[in-house]
Amino acid sequence: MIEFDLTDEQKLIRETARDFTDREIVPVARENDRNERFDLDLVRKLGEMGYLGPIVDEEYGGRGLDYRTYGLIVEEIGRGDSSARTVVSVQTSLVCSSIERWGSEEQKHHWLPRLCTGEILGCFGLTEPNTGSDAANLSTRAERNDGGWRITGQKQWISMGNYAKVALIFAQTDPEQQHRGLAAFLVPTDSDGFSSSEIHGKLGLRASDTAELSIDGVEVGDDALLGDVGDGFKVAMSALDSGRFSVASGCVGICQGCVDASVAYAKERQQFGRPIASFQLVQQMLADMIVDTEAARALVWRAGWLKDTGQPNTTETSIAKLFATEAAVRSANNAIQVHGGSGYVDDHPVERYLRDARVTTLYEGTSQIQKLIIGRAATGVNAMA
Ligand code: COS
Repeated sequence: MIEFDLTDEQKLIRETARDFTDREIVPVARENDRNERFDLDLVRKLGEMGYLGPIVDEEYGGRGLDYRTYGLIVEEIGRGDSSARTVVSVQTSLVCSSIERWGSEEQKHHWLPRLCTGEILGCFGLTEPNTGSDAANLSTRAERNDGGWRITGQKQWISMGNYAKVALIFAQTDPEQQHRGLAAFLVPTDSDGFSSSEIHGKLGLRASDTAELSIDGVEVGDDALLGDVGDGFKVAMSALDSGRFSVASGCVGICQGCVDASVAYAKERQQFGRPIASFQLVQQMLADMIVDTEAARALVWRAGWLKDTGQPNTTETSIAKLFATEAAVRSANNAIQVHGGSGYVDDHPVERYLRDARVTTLYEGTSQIQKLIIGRAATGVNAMA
């Protein structure tokens, strides 16, 4: 049975994350967005709070929290600013959780403590210019050389790629083996042949760093291999099981932020001699947002509970990710409608919510990919084969 009651500890952690968000994130979100500023000072504070690897075991510098509690933190940060939330999601779910699950003891002790404190950042190099949804079909190559590997390829849309000290790079070792030939490597970004460039002009997530990576004959030792040769696709998919949960949690935060801003505005804004909250059509938009928020949160909590109790959860995570991301886009759009002209400029957070929510139905698997995963689970038929 799913338990919806939060423990006292979870309530405290949520309150702390809420206060942190209101004190440290909300006041700087607009300026960071306007200036496309990746806020390293905020990253440092996120690390100090233990938000950059909270699900990692304490032995490796994390907080050993469960997924439900992690989701509460991510929701609060997502309410404040999705760019900050992206740092938490990528660092925790895509990078740290992959190293913790697939790494050797040496790799875990080498990388995790510094990642969890935010002393260094990591990035997740799966997507390529010609490989998005069809992740198994990537063209970055890893070839054996004396005592190690030589990696060559391009990666695209990589969050934190210009700041990361370690990049989790997925590469093909044997194209004939298709997804079973993939391998994951922990590549120090100061390696010879590794370079990155910034991507600008994004609709949203403007305070998030986004990079194109060029990996030109980068040489790494066998000790850079995460898991075995051939495990790469599973490393990527298990990372996305965690990453999609994190994105979904952040989108619950966007939904909640839309409700909070819109209810406050509707009670204050007067038209026709009364608050617009008194109009039925405005209440309808508020009700739609509230239902979306509550439903998204329930799906996210269910996915977290399945993870915490060790049950299969890939489909349920896709359901949560699909619903929460689409709900965030709908809610932000509704929130702008409630705010009228005021919602179209950045005095209120709602236009940023819409711009930031929009990418969440694209990255970590598009809504269409989530539907195909759900459809395959229901029918047993793989529409992607
Ligand atoms: N955890 C661990 N292993 C998994 C897994 C998971 N969640 N999901 C699948 N696998 C394993 C399977 O068990 C299978 O193993 P075997 O080779 O031993 O049979 C293997 O991976 C292949 O699984 P599957 O048949 O599901 O792979 P598909 O090629 O059908 O996967 C989708 C297709 C679309 C699901 C996958 O490519 C995908 O998620 N694409 C979207 C990529 C994405 O999100 N990109 C964004 C990157 S971050 S911005």
